[in-house]
Amino acid sequence: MLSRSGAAAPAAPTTDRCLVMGILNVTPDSFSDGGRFAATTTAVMHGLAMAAAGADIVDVGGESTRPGALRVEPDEELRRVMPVVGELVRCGVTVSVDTVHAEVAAAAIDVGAVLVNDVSGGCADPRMGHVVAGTGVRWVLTHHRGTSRDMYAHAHYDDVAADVAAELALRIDAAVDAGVDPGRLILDPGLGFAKHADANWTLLGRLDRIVALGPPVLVGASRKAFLGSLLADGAGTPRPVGERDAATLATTVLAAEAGAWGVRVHDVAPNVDVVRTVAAVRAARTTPTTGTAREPARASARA
Ligand code: PMM
Repeated sequence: MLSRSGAAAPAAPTTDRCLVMGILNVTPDSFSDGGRFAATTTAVMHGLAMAAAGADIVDVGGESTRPGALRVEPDEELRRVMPVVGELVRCGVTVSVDTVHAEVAAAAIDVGAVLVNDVSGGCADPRMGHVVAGTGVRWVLTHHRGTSRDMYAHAHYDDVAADVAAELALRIDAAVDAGVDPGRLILDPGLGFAKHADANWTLLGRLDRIVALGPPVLVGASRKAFLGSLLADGAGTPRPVGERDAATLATTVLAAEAGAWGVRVHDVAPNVDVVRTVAAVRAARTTPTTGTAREPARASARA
C-alpha cells in the first residue's frame, strides 16, 4: 500500500508480547496531562522519552476526549499534531495518530504515521474508512456511543460485554464495507467511553469476549476515572490522576494475560516491565520443562 506521497506505508510493530502505546496528548485540556505537552518542543521531547522508555508506538492526539470536551476543528488539530508527528517520525519513532477526522489521519499518514487511533470507531467521519483503505495503515476501532459531550446519556447496557462485542462487530462490518482489509483492524472496548465504572470493570474482566471477535485488541485504562473512584479516600475524594499508576499496571497485567495486542498508557517504562513479565509467564506455560535444572539439591534435604 502507498501513502498519498507515494511512499510505502511502514508497518506497525509486531512482537511476541502485548505492545505498549505511549500516550502523547498535544491538547490544552486532556484529563490526565492536559496542557503539559501543548508546545511542540515539549511534546516531541516527551514522545522521544517514551520511545526511549520502551514504547512500541507513540500515540499523538490533538483533541481531548474527556467527558464534556468540545470538538476541535480539523485545522486546529492539524496545527497541534502535525509538527509533533512529523518530528517523531523523522527521529525514527513509530507513531499513531489519535483522531476522528479523516483529514487529520490522512495528513499524519502522509508524514509516516502507521496507525489511526479513532475513538469514534469510524462513526465521526464517514471518509475515514476510505483513507484507511487507501493507505493500508492499521485502524483502531474504539467502542463508543454518542460523543464526548453526551456519552453518559448512552451508558446503558443489558450485558455490557455482549453489547460492546456486538457493536464492535458492526463496526468491523462497516470498515470492511468501506474497503478496509480486516487484517488491518484493531478493536478497543473503549473503557470510559459511554461507560460508567461498573461497565469498565466488567469489560476488563471479560476481555475474552472482545478478543474472541478475532482482530487484535487494544485496551486503554491508564489513569482513567474508574481507577480514581476505586481508590477514593475515606471522604470519597477520587485518587488524583497522577497517583493511579499502580492500578493502571494491574489493568495492564489483566489485559496482557487476556491476550490483548496492546495497552495505551501514560507511564511507559513500568508497563513495559509488566508486559514483558506477563509474556514470560505465558511462554513458560507453553514450554515443557524437565524441572531438573532448578530442583534443589536432594543431598542436603537427606542429611
Ligand atoms: N482513551 C482516551 C483517548 N484515546 N484511544 C483508544 N484507542 N482507547 C482509549 O481508551 C482512549 C483513546 C482518553 O484518555 P486520555 O485522555 O488519557 O488520552
